[in-house]
Amino acid sequence: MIKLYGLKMSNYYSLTKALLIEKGLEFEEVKAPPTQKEDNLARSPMGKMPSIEVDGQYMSESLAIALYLEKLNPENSMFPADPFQAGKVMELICHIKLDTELVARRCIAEAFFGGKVSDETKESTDKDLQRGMQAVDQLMVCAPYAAGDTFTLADLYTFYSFGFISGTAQKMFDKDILADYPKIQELMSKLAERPAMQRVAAEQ
Ligand SMILES: N[C@@H](CCC(=O)N[C@@H](CS)C(=O)NCC(=O)O)C(=O)O
Repeated sequence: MIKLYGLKMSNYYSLTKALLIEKGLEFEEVKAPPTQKEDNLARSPMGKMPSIEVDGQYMSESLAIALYLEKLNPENSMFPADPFQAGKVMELICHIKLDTELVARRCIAEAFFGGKVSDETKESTDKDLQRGMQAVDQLMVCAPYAAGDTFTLADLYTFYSFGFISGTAQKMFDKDILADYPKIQELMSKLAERPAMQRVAAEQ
């Protein structure tokens, strides 16, 4: 059985758990904080969460894990059959991850862990996040799902990234970042109703 390592507070852990549920795969959750200890580094070379264990082998990075799960169980596919549309799903995921989630993450210490970030970091985060939001909004189809008419992996990245991003923007900049992006906001409400997301939230 697949073992899922990490903590339930992590958006990437939650995303991977929701994906396992969406795909109907059995898994066991193992509580493992993100540390630089040897056992954790063996599972995840940067010491981050989540990671998985399959037959004594480890894998980190949510996107790599998603590819593995897709190949393992092509049922309930997280990608459209059309090759170009499948690439568009991945394009949207890349922009969500790199240009919005990772940007907001620069302020995570102050937003959620009582730390402090410099004024320069705050300024660059605010500016870069606005640019990233425009890029993501440009690619978001939202008809009705993130990348088109079927639920895909891009919906999972949308849901678990924008929960974190909007929380960060609220705390750091006193901004409702999704207010200017009603189609993303509407999609977030729709995704929150899915049984997988409901289960992840209930078990958090
Ligand atoms: N690119 C990684 C990101 C994972 C990530 O950033 N995990 C966070 C928790 S949400 C973490 O482990 N942070 C602790 C650290 O950076 O040391 C993925 O997609 O899995």
